[in-house]
Amino acid sequence: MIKTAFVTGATAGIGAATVRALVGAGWRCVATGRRQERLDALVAELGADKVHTACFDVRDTAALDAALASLPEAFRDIDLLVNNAGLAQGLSAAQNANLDDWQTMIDTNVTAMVVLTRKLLPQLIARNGAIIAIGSVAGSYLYPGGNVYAGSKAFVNHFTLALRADLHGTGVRVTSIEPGMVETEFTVVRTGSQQASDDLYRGVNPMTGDDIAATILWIATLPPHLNINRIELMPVNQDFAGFRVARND
Ligand code: NDP
Ligand code: 8X3
Repeated sequence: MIKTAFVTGATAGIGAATVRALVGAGWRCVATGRRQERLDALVAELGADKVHTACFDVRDTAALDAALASLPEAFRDIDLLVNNAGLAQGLSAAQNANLDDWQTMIDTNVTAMVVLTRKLLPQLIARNGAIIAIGSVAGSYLYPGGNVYAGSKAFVNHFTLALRADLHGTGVRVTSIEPGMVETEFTVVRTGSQQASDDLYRGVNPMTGDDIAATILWIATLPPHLNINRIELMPVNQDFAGFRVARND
C-alpha cells in the first residue's frame, strides 16, 4: 500500500530533499511552504499523482485548517508527519535582539509545530503512523546569538520526545532528528546575506538536505516495532566544544 507523508517546509533545503527522497521510495507527499512556484516545481519534477501541494504560512491556523480540509482523497490519510518548517532569524545577543525576530521564531518553530501535530495526531494514531521532527543541535549545545532559536529547538527536541510518552501503546513512532550544520537556505534566511552563508559553510564540507532526507527515509522505513528516539548528526568538521571563560583582569 502506498504511504503518504505530510512534509512542512518543502520549498527548500531539508524539506524539499525529503519530498524527493520519499517520492523516490514510492511514497506520496503533501508538500507545504509559502512559495507556490517552488511547490509547483516539485509537482512538475515528481508528478501530481505523487505530490500534492498546500501553499500557506504555518502560523496561520485557519489556512492550515483549509489545507487539511481540502486534501484530495489520495493524500488524505497521513502516515508520516515531518515537522520540518522552521527558521532562525538573527544572531544578535539577547540584549540587542529584535523582538519581532523572536516572535517569528517562536510562532513558527514552536506554536505552529504543536498546532499541526495536535491536529494530525488522531489520524496518525488510527493509522499506526509516525512523526519525525527536525530539531537541532542548537537545542543542546549553546552558542552566542542562539538564544531564542536555541530555545525553540530545545522545545522541538523535547516536545517530540514527550510525544513518545503520551503515545505509549498506540504504535505511533516518534523521532527527534537533531542536525548540526546543513547547507540550505537556513543561513541566508537567518542573516539576510548569501555572502554570510557562503562564509559560514566555506571549507566545512557541511551536511546537505539530501543527507538529512536519507536519514528521514531510513527512519520512516524501519520495521514497525523499531523506534529511533533521537538522532544527532553533524558534519565531521563541526563539534561541540564550546566552553569559554571571561577574565576580570
Ligand atoms: P531552509 O531555509 O532551506 O528551509 C526552511 C523551510 O521552512 C522552507 O521550505 C520554508 O518555506 C519553510 N518555512 C519557514 N517559515 C515558514 C512559515 N512561516 N510557513 C511555512 N513554511 C515556512 O532551511 P532548512 O531546510 O535548513 O531548515 C529546515 C528545518 O531544519 C528548520 O526547522 C531548521 O531549524 C532545521 N535545521 C536546520 C539546520 C541547518 O543547519 N540548516 C540544522 C538543524 C536544524 P517558505 O519560505 O517557502 O515558506
Ligand atoms: C542550526 C544548526 O549548527 O547551524 O539548527 O546552529 S547550527
